[in-house]
Amino acid sequence: MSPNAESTAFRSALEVIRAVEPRVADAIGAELADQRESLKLIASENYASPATLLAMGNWFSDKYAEGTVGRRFYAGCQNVDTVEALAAEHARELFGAAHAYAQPHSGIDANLVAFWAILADRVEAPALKRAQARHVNDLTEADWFALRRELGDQRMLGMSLDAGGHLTHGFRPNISGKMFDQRSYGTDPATGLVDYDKVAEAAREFRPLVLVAGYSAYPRKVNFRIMREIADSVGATFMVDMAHFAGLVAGKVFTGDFDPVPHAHIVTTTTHKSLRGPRGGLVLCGPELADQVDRGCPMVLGGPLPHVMAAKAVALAEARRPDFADYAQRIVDNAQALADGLLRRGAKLVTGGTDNHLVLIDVTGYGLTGRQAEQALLDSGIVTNRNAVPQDPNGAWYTSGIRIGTPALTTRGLGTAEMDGTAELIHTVLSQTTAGANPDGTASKAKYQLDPALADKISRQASELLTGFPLYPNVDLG
Ligand code: DSN
Repeated sequence: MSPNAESTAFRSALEVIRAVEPRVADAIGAELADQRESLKLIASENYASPATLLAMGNWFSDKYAEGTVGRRFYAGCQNVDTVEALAAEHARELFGAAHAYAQPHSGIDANLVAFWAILADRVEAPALKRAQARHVNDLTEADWFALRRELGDQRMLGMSLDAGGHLTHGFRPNISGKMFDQRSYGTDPATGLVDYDKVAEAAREFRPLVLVAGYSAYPRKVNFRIMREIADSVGATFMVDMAHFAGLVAGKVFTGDFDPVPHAHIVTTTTHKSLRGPRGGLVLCGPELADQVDRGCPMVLGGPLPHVMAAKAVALAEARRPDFADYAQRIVDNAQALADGLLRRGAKLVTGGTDNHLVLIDVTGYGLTGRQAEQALLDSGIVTNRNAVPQDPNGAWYTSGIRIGTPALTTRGLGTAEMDGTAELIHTVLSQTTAGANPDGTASKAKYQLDPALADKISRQASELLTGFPLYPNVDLG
């Protein structure tokens, strides 16, 4: 590759776009500039490679390809077949899975594919068999009505939202909560850790069809072998949503009991978080669910995005390289250094630390809500997001936590020394911010005071921290 290939590619693309709608070209350039300047600590974000980004901007975007590889509802899908099969092959090899489905457009889509594959396998197939029908279209009106009721009457057990679970694991504001009767398991109030005996007890009482593990704000590992034993003990299908930590599984930081793939019946993920691919989803499973999973489109998914599947194939190929394992280990080393730096300075952390890519600060220790802390950090050039903590007194909107993660900064090359510097900046902002009051004198959950001069100073220090770690060093937009 020529030394200027990446600059040339992106500059040319912007020139072509600018000729049609210059404001879009400007916004794209501004986004790169903003990303380069900010200390990005959002645990679910990353920076995809230039090859991954470029694989998305092409003619695959113009192609309809409902169905799956070799079984399409449209003609002329031979090139889409190539990239979808490549993405699936890389995913199977990378994760050691029997089957991979690369079409989901996002994490929620991947979860919906998994839920409906499980429902089709566990509820619909037996109903068809009982009615001696081959297809749902062959059912009588009465049998179809009964099947629809049965599909809507199934149970799911997942991790509670304030313990770090995800909205798509059966919570009411999400479609999954309207599909399933859901109960959740929390974490031990003293340690903040998953209490497997309590999960087993909840499973025995509730008898779920689906037991879900996976999280978006739990800073520890989960023992998937034990979770599978619990699922088996009640005849539940065991599903793991590894969206947050897929990069750590791919990079072999999570192995044995902590690798979900050998233990779960079905695993879902996004491709853009610690896995560092394009924005999208993926489903992995064994042969028994493979056919149902492959019916994801048109079952619950709209037309596939072949340009994104091309980018998934590129990113998954990157994740199969030996240096990805080094990257994954550095993500965790950095998160632990960040946690240690915060603890040394007196911060209160949920579970007292981390063994994955994220750290959850309980900002009530600083007398703040999550919303106040998030905004004060943003004023200071530090991008994080507020998050509930277990038994959160401030609810899901204001929250009491700040979730920070290291996949993005690790991609830039920052290491444990810079994590200590980052901890210092975060602690300085949070300890110098005070909660504000409403006009009637009551405590506000949103207002706060932070000296603007201090916020400016921290912003400059955050930029200095990034100086030696340019983002997309080979991309010069001129
Ligand atoms: N939005 C993702 C996150 O930030 O964790 C999960 O949906």
